[in-house]
Amino acid sequence: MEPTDANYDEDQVPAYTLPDPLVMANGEPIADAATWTQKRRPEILQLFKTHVYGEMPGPLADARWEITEEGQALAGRARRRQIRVHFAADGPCMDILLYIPAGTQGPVPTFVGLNFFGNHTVLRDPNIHLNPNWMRPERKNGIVDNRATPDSRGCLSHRWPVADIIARGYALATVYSGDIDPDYDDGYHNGVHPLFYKEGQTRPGPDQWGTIGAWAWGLSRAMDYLQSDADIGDVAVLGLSRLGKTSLWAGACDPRFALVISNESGCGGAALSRRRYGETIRHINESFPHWFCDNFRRYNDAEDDLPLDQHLLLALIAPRPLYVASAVEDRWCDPRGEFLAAQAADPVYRLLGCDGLPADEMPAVDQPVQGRIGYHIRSGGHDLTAYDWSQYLDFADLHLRERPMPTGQDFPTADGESGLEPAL
Ligand code: GTR
Repeated sequence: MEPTDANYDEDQVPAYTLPDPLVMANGEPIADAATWTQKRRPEILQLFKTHVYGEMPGPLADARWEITEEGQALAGRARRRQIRVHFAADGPCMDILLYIPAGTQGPVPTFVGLNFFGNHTVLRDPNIHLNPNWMRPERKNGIVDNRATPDSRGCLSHRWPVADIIARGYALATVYSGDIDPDYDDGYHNGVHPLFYKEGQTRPGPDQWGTIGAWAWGLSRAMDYLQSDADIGDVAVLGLSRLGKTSLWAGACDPRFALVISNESGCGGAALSRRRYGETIRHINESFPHWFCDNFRRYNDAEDDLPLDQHLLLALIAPRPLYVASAVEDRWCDPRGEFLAAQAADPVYRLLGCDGLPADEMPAVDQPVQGRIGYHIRSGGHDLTAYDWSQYLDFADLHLRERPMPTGQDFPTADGESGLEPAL
């Protein structure tokens, strides 16, 4: 699957110069927080819209949601809520699956993330609606003829340790990415893009949103709902890989996300494009022509022409807590490029008066560092694992825990079997 021309040799990484986050495109230096917020940050956000992810619209006026199901889960330790969000009077809708620790009163900090194969894959809970929409074929995950079968229930529960998350006093919300826009190149006929076409329009313009933009927009629509739910407090957004690119873009565009996590987001996510290590802009645009805006193709084999690099995407999260995670065998995502991007975003955090990334060198494998920016490179390959979650929960404790832990309930400790228990 990975092309034979990918570079995995550090010596072949070309010399490059990163655009300075604290210098305007016209050369003017940024010396204080107010000028960053009023001038440089909007400039960088606009560069990403124009050249990488495309402009995205706001919510539609006729959007609405309904609670479709509620019940107890995890042997009474959680409450489950399923919400259908209608983006418009007609057209596609998305289902949010929400688990909230039982016995909590008032808002609890919450993780939200998109999933790859339907909400029913995150936990073997028979009450979760089986997703009826198109999915990428993956027989091992019980997807047959591009549709989920009951065999796919819980198939990705190792990525979503719901019991551990609940036990730590956090809620979890997830949405199937394909509810928002199916992950294939169809010229943007399905998914949410057509909801915004003007009379006669058949495709977004070259600087308008692709599928990653649509997914990020969907996360903001989930946020619209979450803000209305009295059980939900601060919201951290996370995602793996293409959905990690998405969590970063959602966090950059929507300041309501209080904490942002990139789990092995790689090219077009946290990794520096100019390094051309592992996946490159040309590779990604050729394999996934629908992910980015059409303008991004100008930078195939021309990374140095970009007026930005991915460290500036990370800088757009500042001063909110940001976690970047890599895996040592996941060379395609360029772990070092992800670390260097986090390090290059650090000066913006410092300018805004908080600590940034407390690491001068790339940390050793399985040795996380956590400041206002967190980073780890863990053992193993491309995935979202219990180890990753354990760091994110610690990081969230560090930054979102001004709120008291839920009362009236003794939370069980993590038991390693999490996510696999049938619901009551
Ligand atoms: C790969 C793609 C990566 C990453 C990954 C994933 O095929 O090249 O950029 O997004 O898919 O999403 O798992």
